[in-house]
Amino acid sequence: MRWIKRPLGDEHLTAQLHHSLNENPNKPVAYWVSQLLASRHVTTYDQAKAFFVPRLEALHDPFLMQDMGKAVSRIEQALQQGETILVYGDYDVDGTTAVALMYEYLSSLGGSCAFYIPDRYTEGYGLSEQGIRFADDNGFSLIIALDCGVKAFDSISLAVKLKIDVIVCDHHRPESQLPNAFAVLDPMRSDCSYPFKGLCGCGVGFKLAQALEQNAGRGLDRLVPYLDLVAIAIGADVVSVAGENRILAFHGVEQIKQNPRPGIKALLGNKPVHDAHLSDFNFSIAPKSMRPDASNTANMP
Ligand SMILES: [Mn+2]
Repeated sequence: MRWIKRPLGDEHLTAQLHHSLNENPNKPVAYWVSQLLASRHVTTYDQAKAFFVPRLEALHDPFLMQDMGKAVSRIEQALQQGETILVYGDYDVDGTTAVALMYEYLSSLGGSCAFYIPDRYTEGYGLSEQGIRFADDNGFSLIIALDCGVKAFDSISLAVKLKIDVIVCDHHRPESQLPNAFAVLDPMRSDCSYPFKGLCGCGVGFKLAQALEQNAGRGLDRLVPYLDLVAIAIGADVVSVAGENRILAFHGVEQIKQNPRPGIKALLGNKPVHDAHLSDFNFSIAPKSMRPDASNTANMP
């Protein structure tokens, strides 16, 4: 391992931050704390507060994401009309946690869902033609693709031909063209003004669930239990633990400490859950959650 020293932040901003953090003389803050914060681009009192106390209320409005309105109305229509929805995801940890989140969430709304994870070796990464054929053979009229899809031109064209709508929830950088999907949620789209670009695939799925809740006039309460999955994906996909990801990861770790799913408890082994850290997810949960075997996984509603 090679340690790389992070450069200190701007001296003037550091001094200013240090001054504002020490306005309450009862709780003095050491200068090195201000230096560490400034080196992480945390240079105001409010930014420091958000860094130490990540609040769910500070999450961005999911409707700032391009195509979110379209995606929400299509899913609401599917739920109302009792359409069967195929939740499709990549086989890595980000993909499988995203599928678990979306499948459980839509099922909790009474949705008739199934999930599909492609075979790593015969189908490979992404939205496969085989997956689209599976959807067609089994009467699915809507596919939600998570952590993949933004470059799946051929598979999505096939879905369109078979009259299956596809909603893409991806975080990979698109090519100059987008696939012909019903909706493409991806903060990396050049025309997407969503303020945080560092979400993982499971995070984009979470934003879709947040939008559905918001549209139904509800807050975040029903979504908090899924934050464990988002936190595991943030760790495993090695996205930056800054901005919105810091809020999601913080509350996800809390969720695991306070109310762990039996599966997560088992994967943590002998480690007491209240001691769990984000790093445990990478070295303990994530490697065991990935499916190395060569078979696709699908279930039926
Ligand atoms: Mn990913």
